[in-house]
Amino acid sequence: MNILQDLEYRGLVYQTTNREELEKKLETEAVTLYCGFDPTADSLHIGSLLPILTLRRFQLAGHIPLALVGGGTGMIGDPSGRSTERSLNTSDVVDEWSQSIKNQLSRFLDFSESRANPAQLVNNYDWLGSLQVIDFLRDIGKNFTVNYMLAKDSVDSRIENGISFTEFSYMILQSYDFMKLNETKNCSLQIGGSDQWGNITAGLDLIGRTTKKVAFGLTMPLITKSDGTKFGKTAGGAVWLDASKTSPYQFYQFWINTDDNDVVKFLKYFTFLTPDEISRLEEEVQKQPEKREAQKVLAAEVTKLVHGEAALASAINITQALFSGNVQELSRKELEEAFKDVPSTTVEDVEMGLVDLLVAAKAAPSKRQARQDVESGAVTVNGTKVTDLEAKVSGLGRIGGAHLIIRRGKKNYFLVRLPD
Ligand code: 629
Repeated sequence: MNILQDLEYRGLVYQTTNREELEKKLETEAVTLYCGFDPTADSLHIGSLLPILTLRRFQLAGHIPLALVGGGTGMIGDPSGRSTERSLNTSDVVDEWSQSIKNQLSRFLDFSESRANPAQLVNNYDWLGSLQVIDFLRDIGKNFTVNYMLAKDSVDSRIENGISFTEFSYMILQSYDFMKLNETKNCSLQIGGSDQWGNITAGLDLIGRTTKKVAFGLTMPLITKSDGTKFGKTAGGAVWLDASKTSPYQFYQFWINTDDNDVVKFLKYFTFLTPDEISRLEEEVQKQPEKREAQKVLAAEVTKLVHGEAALASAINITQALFSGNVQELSRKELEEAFKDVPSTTVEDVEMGLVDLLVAAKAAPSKRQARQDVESGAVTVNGTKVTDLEAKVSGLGRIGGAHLIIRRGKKNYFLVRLPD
């Protein structure tokens, strides 16, 4: 399988320009390609992971990936796929976010000069930031008719509710990037999500009008889920690539919770497993769905890619401890990570009794219910079942120095912080 066939096998190709010619080019030379990421937050999220991993797939196939940070375009705001105008961020904020995103991108590609096709990071502020308005309107703007721009989906869909001239102009900047990279780095392919098709083809049109060199575009599908809910969103919000925003444990859990109907698709999208390995997992989903092997492999592979081996080991450790109830084996750091999303309370009075503790920790709605739960053996503290209604906080032991972990039933955890 060549790279294009591999991408097609994975369901990663939504649209391409001139597929046959692109395939020929990819088979005969090392092609320089790029994908852009605007700093619209301080971290990338899993939506950006698909194009990042696709850049990596191209690099593994011998091509040269450029990851572009939109330090310039991030000051303007892409209207593509959005129904409302964005609010502008200050240049200090955009600078800071550009830096974080640059650091994240650099983890997924190989920049070592010793290889034949090292990746590169570029920031479009480097050429957009110094553009002069007169030159811009004369040299670049003259290649676009307003009619052409109005016909683009990103603009057309906004006409009714209004779009600023700022966002309207965005496609010209992205087109200019492609032309610039085509000229200076011989970049002849731009990839992106399907929302980027309009901007990518605008760039191709600009290249066609100016340098006349051949260039291509390729988009990936929007990621959908079988239940119709939005991919990448959890109750806690977006799933970020930054470990301080979405902990490796939360990240691992997100993938573990993938539906049987989606897991094979996501294995194709987000892992580097071979078709054979994926087929085997597909069979497992059919034969023994209760084992969730495909989900475990998916979660392990993606967590390893994004957070590394050690963080994956820790995420698995936390998962197992919570499942078995053996929470006492967790380190303090793991404990904090594991219980980030769990209801937590601070209790100052170490002489408090168990029943009051359960109510304070919101592990029981009333004292009566708390007593009943204890008597029926549904309550464990720090991994040990407690049945003594008279037990006091001070007698329950501690985990990680200052915590109690209450579990009610199989899955309901509550964290109590005690005085140090
Ligand atoms: C200058 C900026 C360029 C080329 C691209 C860009 C960014 C582009 C954009 N992309 C989205 C983003 O930054 O807005 N105009 O959040 C996002 N992208 C990844 C995928 C995407 C897309 O980073 O292309 O489709 C999400 O999957 O929405 O010269």
